Amino acid sequence: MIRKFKLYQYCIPVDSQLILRNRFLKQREGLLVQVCCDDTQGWGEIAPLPEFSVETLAQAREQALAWLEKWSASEGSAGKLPLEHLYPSVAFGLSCALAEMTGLLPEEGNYQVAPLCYGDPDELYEPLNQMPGEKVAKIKVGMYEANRDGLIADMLLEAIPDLHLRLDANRSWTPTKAQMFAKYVKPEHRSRIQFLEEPCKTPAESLQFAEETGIAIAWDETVRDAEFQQNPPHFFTPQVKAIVIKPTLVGSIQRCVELIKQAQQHGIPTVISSSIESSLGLTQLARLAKQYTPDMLPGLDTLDLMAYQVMRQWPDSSLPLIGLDSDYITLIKDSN
Ligand code: OSB
Ligand code: MG
Repeated sequence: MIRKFKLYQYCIPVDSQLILRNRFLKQREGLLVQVCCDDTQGWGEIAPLPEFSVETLAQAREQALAWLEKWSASEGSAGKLPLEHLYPSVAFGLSCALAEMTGLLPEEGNYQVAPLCYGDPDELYEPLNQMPGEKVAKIKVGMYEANRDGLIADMLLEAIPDLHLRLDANRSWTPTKAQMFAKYVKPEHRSRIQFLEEPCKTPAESLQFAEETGIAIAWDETVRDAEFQQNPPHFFTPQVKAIVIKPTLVGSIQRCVELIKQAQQHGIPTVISSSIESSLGLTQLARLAKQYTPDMLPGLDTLDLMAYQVMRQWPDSSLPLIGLDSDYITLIKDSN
């Protein structure tokens, strides 16, 4: 058995309005890895997200290279090198490449998305009107005034009677601000908020907000907290309608599946979500969503933030597609 790999780095321009925790992201950088075993091969993407990942791209690259060197030098059952001790982005990208190579990542994906709105809610009308089946949109809240967020959510729910909303506050509100938001959402509209991700600075405050307002919540940041990992059942209460998993921030496919199953045992569905990967990583997330969370619309509407698609085409996207010969992609290591 002959094991080989190639590691590339990409750097692609990003829509200038993308703000990540008070920082503008002007370009998205990441690694593309190909693993080969005799005549089978698979690809994965390793792309730590600035402001969110614990690891930097340089750390991820060094760790990925070391793992790949060791993997390609080993044989037989010794070739089953563990991924669990690696940085989340490295574990995720390598696990995707290995899963593709071994046929464990089926082709079919869930490419339906909940249109994501960062700013002007008027931009939502057209995509929503074109949406077949259930209308679901996602709005980032917590960046401006809480009353304004509440007004916008209420207005959309009023204007589109079959709309369900996902909202994401990224832990930005104090309990008082969260209440100001809720005050503007009419009680009869609240049940069409599918969930509000992380309204408050702490999970305890978010839970209390949900109890007081009847607005369902979902965990995103909390899933990656040590407290959650120590005592998951404590966080699976009736107000919690979903957990959000961003595999690039969580780890290997296997680790993600463990979390999905754990939540499922408490009757809570998982939303597979993007960490702003390129189309290579995003299409793999859509395939994971199809395989492991078939009844839940994933949160993958981030492709259009980027100027190009990388290697794999997202269905129906009109963004130009670049390949390995592009100036935006550099070969770092070829094990041959
Ligand atoms: O706040 O959930 C977030 C993407 C990158 C970093 C953080 C977040 C996101 C998303 C992805 O919102 C889209 C989604 O989850 O629907
Ligand atoms: Mg979120």
